[in-house]
Amino acid sequence: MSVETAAAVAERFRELYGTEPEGVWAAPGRVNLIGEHTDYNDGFVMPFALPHTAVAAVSRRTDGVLRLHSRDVEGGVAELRVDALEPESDRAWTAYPSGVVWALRAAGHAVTGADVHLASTVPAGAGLSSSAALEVVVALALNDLYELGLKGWQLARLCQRAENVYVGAPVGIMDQTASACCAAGHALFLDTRDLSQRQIPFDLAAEGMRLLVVDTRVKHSHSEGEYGKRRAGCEKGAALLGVDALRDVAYDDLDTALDRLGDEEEVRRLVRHVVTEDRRVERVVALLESGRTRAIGPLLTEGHASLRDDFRISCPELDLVVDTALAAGALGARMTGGGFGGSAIVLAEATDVEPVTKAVVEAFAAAGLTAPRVFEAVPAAGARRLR
Ligand code: GAF
Repeated sequence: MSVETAAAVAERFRELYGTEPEGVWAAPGRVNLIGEHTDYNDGFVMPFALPHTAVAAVSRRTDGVLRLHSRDVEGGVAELRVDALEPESDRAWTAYPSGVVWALRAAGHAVTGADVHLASTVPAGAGLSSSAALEVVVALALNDLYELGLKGWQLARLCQRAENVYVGAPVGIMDQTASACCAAGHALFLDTRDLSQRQIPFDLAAEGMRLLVVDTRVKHSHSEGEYGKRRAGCEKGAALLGVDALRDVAYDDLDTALDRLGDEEEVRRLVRHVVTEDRRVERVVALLESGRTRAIGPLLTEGHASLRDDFRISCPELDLVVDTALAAGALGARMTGGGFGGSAIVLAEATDVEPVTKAVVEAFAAAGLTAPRVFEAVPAAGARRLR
């Protein structure tokens, strides 16, 4: 996959708008190593940034006009007025960048317009946060140009608000924070309650291992509604247990909490996933920090079983990746992201990458599925200005 160069994006901006952009910025997609569906429960997550980025060339305007163009979507330049942006009025890709402008203005920042050209190498619909990358790159550009002085975590909060309120998707804070705050060579251990963070060195190559991303190329159509249902179920669990969020249920008290939920079978399963998943994140952090990286494999696989059996958001294609990779010798594997399609991650010895990849590709062919896209993921830099 080619990486967009700042020069090419700036050149296209000049062709479209007839002037030099004031700057060019990049924001990455992410994979989540562990900590799935914990972010809207105030829990722990551990994503890292991909080398795939959304790149934006941007200039300010003072006349209230917002012009948006993407290399990756058919159609010309969309022209909007910043004072006429209305939540949930836009169902196209433009909702992500214009939602950011809306969120900045709603928070009292005097953003008076912009010309934007975007180009992204983050695969869309693969569960790798292509939308968060679009949001964060525009937020960072406007933060710099309008000298707003917002920090990465503050931009992430604004982008989440854009997505929750303007786009209308009830997502948590993980993807935007990952794109804004990740660092090359590290995974981001993030407490989603207060956004405190720790960069955990994550250099698999130095230890003879690799992490593969397997994009199943499927996205099941019910995914969006199901996300909201899981979130509502978790909130119901927290209310029944009398806590602010499921993060407040201690792992050691899990059995008691589950007993208290009585015959609320579905809520019990959701609670069990969230509480055990938070625990897995903490265990993965402890293992990485004590140099026992290989030992995280079984925790990744346990996380998948929990998402499949308790949270019920896997699908046959994701299960096929995980089962096939493990049978072919992988150290661990799990779905990553929202679920119902998208991508899985596979941790493997460097020497097993070839047989594992071959096994997965052959299993997809044997099942009559579209060939998956498999690539190695090395933790890359978070959002930044390119020029
Ligand atoms: C999606 C959401 F956008 C995140 O906030 C998170 O909840 C994730 O699914 C599941 O961990 O990527």
